[in-house]
Amino acid sequence: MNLPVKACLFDLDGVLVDTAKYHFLAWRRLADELGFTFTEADNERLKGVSRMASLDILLSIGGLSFSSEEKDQLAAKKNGWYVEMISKMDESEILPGALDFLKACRAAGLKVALGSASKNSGIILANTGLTPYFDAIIDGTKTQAAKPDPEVFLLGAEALGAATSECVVFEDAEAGIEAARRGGMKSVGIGSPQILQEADLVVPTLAAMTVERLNELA
Ligand code: B16
Ligand code: MG
Repeated sequence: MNLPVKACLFDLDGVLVDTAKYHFLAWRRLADELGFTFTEADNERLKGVSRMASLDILLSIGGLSFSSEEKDQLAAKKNGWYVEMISKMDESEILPGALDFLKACRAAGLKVALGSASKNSGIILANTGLTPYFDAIIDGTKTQAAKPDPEVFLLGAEALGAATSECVVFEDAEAGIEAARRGGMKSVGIGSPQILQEADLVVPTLAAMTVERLNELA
């Protein structure tokens, strides 16, 4: 098949697995300790956002401010709880269609990379059995700038030896779609077309995605 792309770059949380629920439980526990309420609606603001930027948003909701040393301690505390939860994940937590689509991409000879803000992607991919499907893993341990900066995807393209115009990014967050656009890449939004308006194609989950549908990006 002569496809318009040669490489697929996948976001992790919200595309391959739903780790947002664990981030929420850990952030809520921190807010509880600090004495304010943190809701699921508040948690929407943290999706795709880096750990320290998430903490800043959380603290602004609580109307609190701390020194940078204290903030490091708070983020480490939250991460400890989060890691405890994701350490119990298994393959049943892979989102619908994600595994089949990863397999189909590989069978079609497409290169596959991860492009996630998370510094914990290694544990999540290992526990869900997804690690072997990736030719390259770029995550928050390898990047300086957060989405919508395209750095994470540019590093992915480079690791795969693909030109940016040959890459497609799969993302659930607006900032990730914007990062793909700034990086000169095509994008498939996973979620609602109202929210992911800038994506070249939007599907509700990867269960609706096939290698053939990549032709819609031409
Ligand atoms: P960590 P993604 C993002 O993952 C999450 O959506 C976001 O909520 C989280 O704060 C960020 O990773 C950092 O995660 O604390 O594990 O380093 O969507 O970019 O895969
Ligand atoms: Mg995401």
